[in-house]
Amino acid sequence: METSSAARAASHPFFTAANAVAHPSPRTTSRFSALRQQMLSPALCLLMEAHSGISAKIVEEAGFGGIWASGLSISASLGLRDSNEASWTQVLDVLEYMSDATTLPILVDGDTGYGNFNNVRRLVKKLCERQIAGVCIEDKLFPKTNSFIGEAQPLADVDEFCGRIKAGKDSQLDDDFTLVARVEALISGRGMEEALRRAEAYHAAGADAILIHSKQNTANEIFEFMERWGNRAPVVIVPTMYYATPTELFRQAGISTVIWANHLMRASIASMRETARRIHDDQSLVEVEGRVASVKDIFRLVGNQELEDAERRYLPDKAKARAVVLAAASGDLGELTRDKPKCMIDIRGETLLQRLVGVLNGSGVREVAVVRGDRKDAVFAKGATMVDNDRFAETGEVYSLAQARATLEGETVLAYGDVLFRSFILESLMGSSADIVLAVDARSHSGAEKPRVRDLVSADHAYSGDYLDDAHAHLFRMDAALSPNQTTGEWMGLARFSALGAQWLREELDVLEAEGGLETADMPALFTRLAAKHPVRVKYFSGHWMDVDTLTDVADARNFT
Ligand code: SPV
Ligand code: MG
Repeated sequence: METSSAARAASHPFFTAANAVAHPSPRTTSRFSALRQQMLSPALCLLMEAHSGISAKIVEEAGFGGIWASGLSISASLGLRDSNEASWTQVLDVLEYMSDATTLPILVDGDTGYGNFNNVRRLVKKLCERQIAGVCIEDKLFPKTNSFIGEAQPLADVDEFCGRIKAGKDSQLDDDFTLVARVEALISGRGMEEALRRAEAYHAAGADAILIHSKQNTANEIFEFMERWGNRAPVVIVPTMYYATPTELFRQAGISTVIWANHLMRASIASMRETARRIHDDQSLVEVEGRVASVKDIFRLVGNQELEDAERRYLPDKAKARAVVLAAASGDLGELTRDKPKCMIDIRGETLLQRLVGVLNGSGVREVAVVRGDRKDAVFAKGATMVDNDRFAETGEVYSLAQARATLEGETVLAYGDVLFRSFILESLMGSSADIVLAVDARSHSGAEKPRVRDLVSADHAYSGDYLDDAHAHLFRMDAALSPNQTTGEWMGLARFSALGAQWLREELDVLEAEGGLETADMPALFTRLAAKHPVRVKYFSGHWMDVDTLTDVADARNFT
């Protein structure tokens, strides 16, 4: 990196815009050469501070070409002082998250190198292994103190520090790794002559660039240094204290790289403090909701979409299962259903329907179609698409199901919109080898006082409760009119069809339609018809579900976590 910036500017064929910024390198370039190219470019290289995986992503998203992994900010993010309280391997762990989170080159603040030449050797090797493009080491003593604390901090012996630089350069695993030597002479009050003497020594020892640090509130001593340095090597600055100096003047002075050193950490402290205070004082989230990043934004930043794509590629078919939720009927729960259907009543801050969709999604069912009818504009759920049965008033639930015919392809779950069940019940159906399987409560017929008894089940095998009884039960009939001694349970309003089962279901809907019975058929009639032609497995459970038919059910549902 031995080029004067004036010469760099003059000789660079692409250097035309007055406010040019070094561009991120194409992805084919290694991160080592990307940083080196940016620092050598006649355009000004701007490095933005980050201290974590997420802040690194935010830097990349903002359009920066490189990251400054600040020692101050990384320590602060761990709740520690900038005094080498975090061990160097703990810093390395943070860097690994940052490096994984972005494609940008990272220049890490290596403090003093964490010891003598030997510590620098190991540090540089480990940084290269993690694709960290460069390190900056400062001519102070371990353990370091932040440059803005106190006066006249002791400096390292020049020859000893040159040894650290040589050891670092000799240990790099990539020719394009960048080692920046940071001169603290101005900060510690040793004057310009000492700063220049040290810069020259560090340059001669092999440093790729010199960081000249200043804590004055103007850039005068930086510009004086630039004049006298004469561009013997690229110069890096950190204008935290002389922040008001126009960036254009840094360009004109021939500075290679500007580090915006700690502003994401400071921004997050201000924002977190304001948010925490507001929630504490209000005991509510209402005021902050619009001011904080959305949960969706978090998902986007951390790349949830990529995981969904990968799941489609790598997970077995289970992840591709779809569901149809029948929620067209109104249901009467008095005041609670005055302006919305039953599936939209609130159960502890979430609608009944949303809870159901959540359980389905949680079991790998990603595509959920909700058939709505009554007051359809009031029916919605995150993560579900809506299908309309506009003839809900004169048709039954099988007609509603037929409106979602397009969803009945491949493995399909079918659920009533007013049921709650524990996820293990759904998972047990999903794990079944049967082509059609119904979740049936073996208790419900036995005297429980329930208004809805329509979905009574008669199977060839009753639930025995016997551990050794593993015989499969199959449906004969589903009907409200079954007598107690015919009844073996109650359907919970939850069924699963394999791809073949879904095909049988579509065929049966077609037959019903051809016979003119589609409009009026109910689910018990449909299952009874299916059971006459195909095996319809009955899987017994005992409780752990509920349907919401009465106000007492609503109260119970609120305790059903
Ligand atoms: C850091 O960001 O940790 C730095 C820059 O070293 S400064 O805090 O200005 O010293
Ligand atoms: Mg630092």
